[in-house]
Amino acid sequence: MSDQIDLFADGSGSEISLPDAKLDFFPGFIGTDLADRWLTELQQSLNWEQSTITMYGKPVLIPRMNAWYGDDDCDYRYSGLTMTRNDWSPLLLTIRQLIQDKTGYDFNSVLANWYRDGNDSVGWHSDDEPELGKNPVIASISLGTTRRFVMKHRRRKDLAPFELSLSHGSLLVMSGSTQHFWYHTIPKQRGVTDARINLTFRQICN
Ligand SMILES: O=C(O)CCC(=O)C(=O)O
Ligand SMILES: [Mn+2]
Repeated sequence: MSDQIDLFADGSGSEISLPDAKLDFFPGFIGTDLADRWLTELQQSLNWEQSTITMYGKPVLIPRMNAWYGDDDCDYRYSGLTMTRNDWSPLLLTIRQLIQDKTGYDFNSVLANWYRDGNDSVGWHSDDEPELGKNPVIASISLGTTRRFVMKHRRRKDLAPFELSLSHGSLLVMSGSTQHFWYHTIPKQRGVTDARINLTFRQICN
């Protein structure tokens, strides 16, 4: 099939220069046709849930759908949520292999986020849970509508926020000290009516 042909529509990437961070961005990691198919299949097949967090003593639904897949040797807490682990699906294993081949890193879990439209979001946070270890590598693939990804330095107020457009089929790899020094967010975006799925591959509990 055409998978082999359009897999790396444009395999080129670039390192983004940002103080105290290491970011590598591959805008055309996979071609549009394959990205379209993965978006549909993941929407239909993942075991989506809408987790709740406790705010001021009350349960509140997070503003997106999510699902966690991974090896079965540890639990994962994410921003105060203990997520239900699912066993890898064949498609997620295929995507993981591609990302491992591209980055040279191994990943034993993936957190999937489904932003149904511009009202869905993820607030400011760093991926710095203890089970991710020091200097975690987070490989993040985007499918669907383009959303703004904004980063701000935790301490240096002299640095302006940094912003990237995460487009259909792109791959962003955050590594080095990024999570220690920077927060990131997908803000709500008025006017966005289409969906986006993001998969963030992680290596936890080593
Ligand atoms: O959707 C994204 O690109 C980011 C998601 C994210 O930051 C996370 O799941 O930790
Ligand atoms: Mn994150």
